[in-house]
Amino acid sequence: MTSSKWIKKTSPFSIVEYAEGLKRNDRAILAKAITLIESNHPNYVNQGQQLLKEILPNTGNSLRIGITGVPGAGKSSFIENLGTMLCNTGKKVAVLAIDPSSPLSSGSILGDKTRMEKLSRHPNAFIRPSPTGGSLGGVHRKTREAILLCEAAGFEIIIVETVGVGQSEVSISTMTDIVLLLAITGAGDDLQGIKKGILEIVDSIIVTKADGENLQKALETKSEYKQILRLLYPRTKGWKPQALACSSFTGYGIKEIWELILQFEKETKKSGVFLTRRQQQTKDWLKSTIFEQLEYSFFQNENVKSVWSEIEQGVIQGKLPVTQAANQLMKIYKNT
Ligand SMILES: Nc1nc2c(ncn2[C@@H]2O[C@H](COP(=O)(O)OP(=O)(O)OP(=O)(O)O)[C@@H](O)[C@H]2O)c(=O)[nH]1
Ligand SMILES: [Mg+2]
Repeated sequence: MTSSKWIKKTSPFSIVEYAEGLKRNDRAILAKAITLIESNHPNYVNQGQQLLKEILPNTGNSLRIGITGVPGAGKSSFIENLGTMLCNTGKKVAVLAIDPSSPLSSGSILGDKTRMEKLSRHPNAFIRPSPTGGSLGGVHRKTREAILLCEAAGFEIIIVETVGVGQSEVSISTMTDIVLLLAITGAGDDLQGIKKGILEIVDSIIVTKADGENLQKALETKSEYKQILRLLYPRTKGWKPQALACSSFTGYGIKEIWELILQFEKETKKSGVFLTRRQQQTKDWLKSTIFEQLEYSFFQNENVKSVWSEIEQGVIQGKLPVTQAANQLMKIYKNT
């Protein structure tokens, strides 16, 4: 941590400069502020946290939309279409992408840039690809903090795109107000086999690519999803998940989806679910941060490290019960 190569590094702007830049919706400053909070460099981490504290009163005023779905489901194209429509009506739209399957690759970045070409050139839009580096936990923190920075910069709609593999739908659900699953046709035969768990953490399902020869099939898949959704426990109390279809090429269904999102916002705000969820998400974030820090502190502890292999061997060889081994390690950790 005290390596000399890090000592001179400081951010190009002061906290006040960042905060003022965000207030006037300066997208270049916003991009730099996100880079600041994404950094793992100790100087930057500190400055990033100071900045977050400064801008916190200006956050929370957006609608946070999570878009998930398998690779190639049409997420970026959908966001391009919906985002451009919203920007054209004067709304400010920020798009953040998380790709948990390849946090270090830049492939998706290029893909997203080209697939959101129109949107990325729109003066009301801001697009930021996947944060890189660090653990999955780190990626979540960075995305959550990037959401706050976008809000402080006046973005009213924040769309988070994530590839739906395994745990990512769950994590997007912990940082957005509404979660939409984008699904493709052809999955029809497998619908019964689809993981119930995934459907239960989404607020609606959108069947994509409903155009040309695929239109009829998309409408059929939509009906099948409708049937299944009726049987499931909804993610959001009081909200009945819908199944819709759209085409990002023809624009079919996009307006209807936006109306559905607005209806969701209106109803959940009225019932109080919107605010309660936001508060719960913040509480959970606090807790998970503590878990991460404790875990890190435990495994970095020199005394723990010095006895780890021995105790581990004892467990493997059946000489020491696991709970007892854990108790011993915890004792060593607590006494240091
Ligand atoms: N026919 C048709 N093709 C579409 C539509 N939307 C997307 N596609 C095509 O589907 C492919 C994947 O689209 P993307 O929008 O990049 O999908 P994605 O879900 O963002 O993909 P990843 O980010 O790689 O997971 C591209 O070749 C698109 O041209 C649509 O509405 N209709
Ligand atoms: Mg994409």
